Amino acid sequence: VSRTGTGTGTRLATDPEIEKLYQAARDGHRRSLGRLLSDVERGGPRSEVISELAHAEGGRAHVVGITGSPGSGKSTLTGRLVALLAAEGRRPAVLAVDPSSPLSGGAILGDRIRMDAVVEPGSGHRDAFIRSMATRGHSGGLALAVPLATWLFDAAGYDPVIIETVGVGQVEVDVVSAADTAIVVVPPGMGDAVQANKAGLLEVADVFVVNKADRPGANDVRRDLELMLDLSHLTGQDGPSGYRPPIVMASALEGTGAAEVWAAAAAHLVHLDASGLRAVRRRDRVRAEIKARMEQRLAAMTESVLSSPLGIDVLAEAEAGVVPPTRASAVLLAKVAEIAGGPL
Ligand SMILES: Nc1nc2c(ncn2[C@@H]2O[C@H](COP(=O)(O)OP(=O)(O)OP(=O)(O)O)[C@@H](O)[C@H]2O)c(=O)[nH]1
Ligand SMILES: [Mg+2]
Repeated sequence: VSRTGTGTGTRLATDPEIEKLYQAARDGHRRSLGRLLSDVERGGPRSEVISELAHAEGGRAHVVGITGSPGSGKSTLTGRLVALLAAEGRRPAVLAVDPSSPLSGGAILGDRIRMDAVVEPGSGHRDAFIRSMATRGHSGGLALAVPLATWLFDAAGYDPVIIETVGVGQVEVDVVSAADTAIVVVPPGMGDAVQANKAGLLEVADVFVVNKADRPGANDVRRDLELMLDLSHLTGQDGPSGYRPPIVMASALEGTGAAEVWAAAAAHLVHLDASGLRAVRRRDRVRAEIKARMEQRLAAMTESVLSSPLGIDVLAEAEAGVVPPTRASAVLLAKVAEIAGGPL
């Protein structure tokens, strides 16, 4: 029976094997959760079943994005936060998104090593779950896999769900800005605050962390950030809610500042709840996820129509100058619309 009135009431996919894995994951079976996360990473029909299951139960966790330039100390800080949260009896999950750039090919292993250095398996932190996710070259994969993995962690009882991404590229910035709380890590160094500004990270930050405060120049970064925040305040860019992102000094390496970082994130969540903005963030997040899925599907259908017999004929006509590209695309789009309701 449809409860929705929009034709969305019918479940798209079922799979008894995945449902069994899902129940086990909810009961705390880590390997089952790991296998489901692999399905999420791969995408496809199995991930649709997972979406059906996890979406029904998720939506409670505090979703925290951590971003910043490569090597700024995101993973080290995340490891500290996880240790701290687990010691408080919470169940944090971490999704470390590996940028697919060949330059950072070793990042997954590096992340694991750095986080494990502070979160030792079997040392009372069994309730934490750390997972790296590769994007395999297409950024579209990330836009689909990260939201679904977040639902899954959430449904499996993890809270908070922390997503670490290098803040380069629009998709990554989108992923972080879709979180409830976006933490932007800025290390000292020539123009790092300016770099963060250029990448559009300044606007999405709810909490700034000047990490590597043990290094010279940390106070300069702090001052630069304060100045930029003053400026955005003057120009009215800080929004109607009157929230000003705090700047927290930390040395993740030495283990200082992590408690202050988490206190700032928790205070931000209180602000979101009090102002009603948490619901807005959640709505934006769901919208972004649906849009990403629609766009991905449309792009795939466009490719398949272009290489279908009709597509090949229409392309040939356009190439020969018989039909202009405007009309050719209209004809092919009509075909896309025709098959949009059916299987690809
Ligand atoms: N001096 C100092 N070094 C730090 C600090 N935090 C992290 N590092 C070092 O900086 C390097 C990068 O740390 P990561 O935590 O891997 O940084 P990241 O931002 O996760 O790096 P990517 O994921 O590769 O972008 C490592 O050698 C860390 O030991 C800090 O507070 N002070
Ligand atoms: Mg990292």
